[in-house]
Amino acid sequence: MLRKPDAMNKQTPTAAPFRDLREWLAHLESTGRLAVLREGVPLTHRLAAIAKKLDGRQAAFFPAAGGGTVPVVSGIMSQRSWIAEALGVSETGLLARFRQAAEKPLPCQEVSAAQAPCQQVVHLGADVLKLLPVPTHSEHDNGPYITAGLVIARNPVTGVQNVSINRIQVHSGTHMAILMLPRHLLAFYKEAESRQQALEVAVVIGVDPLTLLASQAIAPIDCDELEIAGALHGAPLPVVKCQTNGVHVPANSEIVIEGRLLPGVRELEGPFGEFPKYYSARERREVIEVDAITHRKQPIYHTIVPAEKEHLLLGSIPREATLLAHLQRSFPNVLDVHLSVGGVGRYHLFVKIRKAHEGQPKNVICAAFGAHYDIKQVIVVDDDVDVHEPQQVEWAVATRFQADRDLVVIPGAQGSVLDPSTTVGQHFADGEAPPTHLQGLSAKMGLDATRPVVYHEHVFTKVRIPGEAEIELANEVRVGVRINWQTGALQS
Ligand SMILES: Cc1cc2nc3c(=O)[nH]c(=O)nc-3n(C[C@H](O)[C@H](O)[C@H](O)COP(=O)(O)O)c2cc1C
Ligand SMILES: [Mn+2]
Repeated sequence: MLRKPDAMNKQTPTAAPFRDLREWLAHLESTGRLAVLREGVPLTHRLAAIAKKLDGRQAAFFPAAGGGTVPVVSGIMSQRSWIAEALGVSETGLLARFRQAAEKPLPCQEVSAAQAPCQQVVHLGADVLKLLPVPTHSEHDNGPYITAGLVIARNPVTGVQNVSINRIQVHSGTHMAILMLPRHLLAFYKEAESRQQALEVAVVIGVDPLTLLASQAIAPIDCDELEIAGALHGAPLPVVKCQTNGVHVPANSEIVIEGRLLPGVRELEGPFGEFPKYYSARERREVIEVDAITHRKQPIYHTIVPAEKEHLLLGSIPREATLLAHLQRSFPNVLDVHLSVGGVGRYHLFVKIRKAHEGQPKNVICAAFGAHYDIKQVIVVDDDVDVHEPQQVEWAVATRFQADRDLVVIPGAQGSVLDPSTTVGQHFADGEAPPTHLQGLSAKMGLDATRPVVYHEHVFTKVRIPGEAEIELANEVRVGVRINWQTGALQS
C-alpha cells in the first residue's frame, strides 16, 4: 500500500528524531560516540580492522576512504542502549516498542524524484567499484563485499515489497553475487525465475537507524518491512520509485544501487567471514546485474563489519521482539526472551517464564524451534532469573536442570547453513558442497532449567538478603575517611 505523491505535503514526514543516517551520526558525534579516522584509510582489511577495534565503543567515520571521495561509516548501532535510544525508549521497553510497530505497520508515502535526497545524483549504467568505496573485510574474504545493503524487491505475485540485508560480493562494476538464505527474497526470486523473469531489486546503503532495524523483522511474507520502519518512526516512511525499475526505496537514504536478479544465472561467491565468526564456503549464487546508481550529493557509505556487535544486535533485537510475540500468543506466561551474544545473537535463546504447569517449558521449547530455523538451543528459566545475564542462566542450568529429565533433543531438523557444525561442512570428495536442500541439517536442544511449580519449603528459593535491592551504596559508603591502623580510629 502506498500513498501517492500528490497526497503529501512539502515537509518530509517523519516524527522520529533521527530521520536519516546523518541525523543519527550527528547525534553520535555530539555525544562523543563518533571517532573520525584519518583520510584515505585502505579499503582492504585496514578499514574493517580499525572499525572492529572501535566496535561497541564508538562509531567509525572514515573520510575519503580508500583514497576516493566517499566517506565510510561503521558501527553505528553497536550497543543495545544505542538502539533503544534511537527508538526513544528505555532498554527494557525495546522489544515491546519493536513488537508494537511490527504488529501495526504504517503504509509508506511516495515522494517525487525531485523531493528524494537519494536521487539527487543519478548515474545510469554505473560502475559500482568506481563510484563506491566497498571494503574487503576479513582475511579469507573473496574480495569486496556490500554488507549493509538493504535489498528491496517486490513479490512477483502480489507486488508487496520485502526488505532484507544480504551480503553481496561485488564481482565487477556491473555484476554482484548475493547470498539469499531461504527467506522471503529467495521466495520472490524463485517465483520470478520459474517464469524466466528477472527480479527487479534495489540495494539501499546508508539508512536511518530505525529502517535498518526494521529490515530485520521476522514478519509475514506479505508484510513490507518499510511499513514497520514507518511505524517505528511514528509517521509514514517517505519512499521514491527507482529510476530504472518499479521498486520503491527510502527517499532519505544515501545510496541506491538499482538492478535485476537474473534468472538462470549463478556465479561463484565466497568464502566470506560470517556472523558465527567462521567462513561460509565458496558456492554458486544468484547474480544481480546493475542498471543504475543514485545517491545524495555527498553520499556516505555504510559498512557493517561481519560478526561484530552491530551485525549481531541488528539481527537479534528484532528477532527477540518477534519471538516473544510468537511465544506469548500460545503462552501468556512467557515474560522475556534473549538471544545471547555467545550464541551469535541467533542460535541460543533464553526464555523467562512464570511457570504454571509441569511440562510447560518443554512445550515452550518446541514452539521456539518452530519460530525460526536458526534457533538451535533453548534454555527456559524461571522469573527470578535475568535472561540478559548469561551467568544467571548458567546458574539456573547448574541448579535446576537434570539431563535425563529436562533435556529435549530433536535430531535432523533444519538449522542455519552458516553453522559450520551442520552438514554444510560435509563437502564431497571433489570439494563440492551438498545440494542446498541437504545443507544446515542440525539437532535442536532444549533445556528446561525451571524449578518445580510446587517444592518443599525453601529448596528452590534463591538466597536473598532482606533490603539488599534497596541499598544505595552512595548513601552508605563514606568518602575521604582514613583509618588509623595503630588505634583503629577513623580520621578525616
Ligand atoms: C549485517 C547482516 C547481514 C546479513 N546477511 C544475510 C545474507 O547474506 N543472506 C541472508 O539471507 N540473510 C542475511 N541476513 C539476515 C536477513 O537480512 C534477515 O534474516 C531478514 O530478516 C530476512 O528478511 P525476510 O524475512 O524478509 O526474508 C543478514 C542480516 C544482517 C543484519
Ligand atoms: Mn520479509
